[in-house]
Amino acid sequence: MKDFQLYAITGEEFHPNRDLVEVMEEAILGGVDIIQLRDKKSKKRDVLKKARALRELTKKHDVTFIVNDHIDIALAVDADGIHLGQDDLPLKEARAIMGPEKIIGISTHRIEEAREAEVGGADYIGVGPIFPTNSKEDVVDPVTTSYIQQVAGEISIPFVAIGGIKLHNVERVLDAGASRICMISEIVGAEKVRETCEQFTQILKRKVHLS
Ligand code: 3NM
Repeated sequence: MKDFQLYAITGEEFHPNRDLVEVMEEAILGGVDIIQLRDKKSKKRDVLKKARALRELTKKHDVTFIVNDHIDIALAVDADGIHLGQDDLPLKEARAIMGPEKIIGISTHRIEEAREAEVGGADYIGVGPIFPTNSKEDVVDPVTTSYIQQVAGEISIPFVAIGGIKLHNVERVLDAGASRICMISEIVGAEKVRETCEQFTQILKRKVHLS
């Protein structure tokens, strides 16, 4: 997969008066290089509509597009891939449906899950929640930056840190060994989405050197 550093997940509850595509375009203009549509509440038909709109947007800007949970929607709109949690369809079945080319990302909360995802052929893993977050229901306790250190030391596939990451604490995440970061509320809930992303982009440029 095309590498990435600044990953934004949608969260429409954080921008009730602003259009989804408009907010995500601002994020892209600020440096976001991968977007995930995450919508646990809407009817499938409405999720499909949003997926189509974001597919168009991400194509226009040459940004990777991932759909959370809905493999059928990901395939219907020709998204670049899918993101799955530990309780979703297992990786093996997801790969069989998606084929070898599509990206599959897996959320992990402990090293055993990270190992299993790597062995199973995931393209990347989520590592979190690093800090407390209100953006996800049924979230497990924070795994802290020590989980980042563990994954950085042991896992070879790309990993992205997630959960409660803000401008004020992101350096701790990068110092622990993460080179990719993912956010919902700090990005899409920002008053100035583009400027916020530009700040993250600057910090990543200064602190992370991908090989
Ligand atoms: N997944 P925010 S934490 C969607 O740990 C999600 O797997 C997590 O939102 C995980 O940036 C999380 O607003 C919520 O904290 C991230």
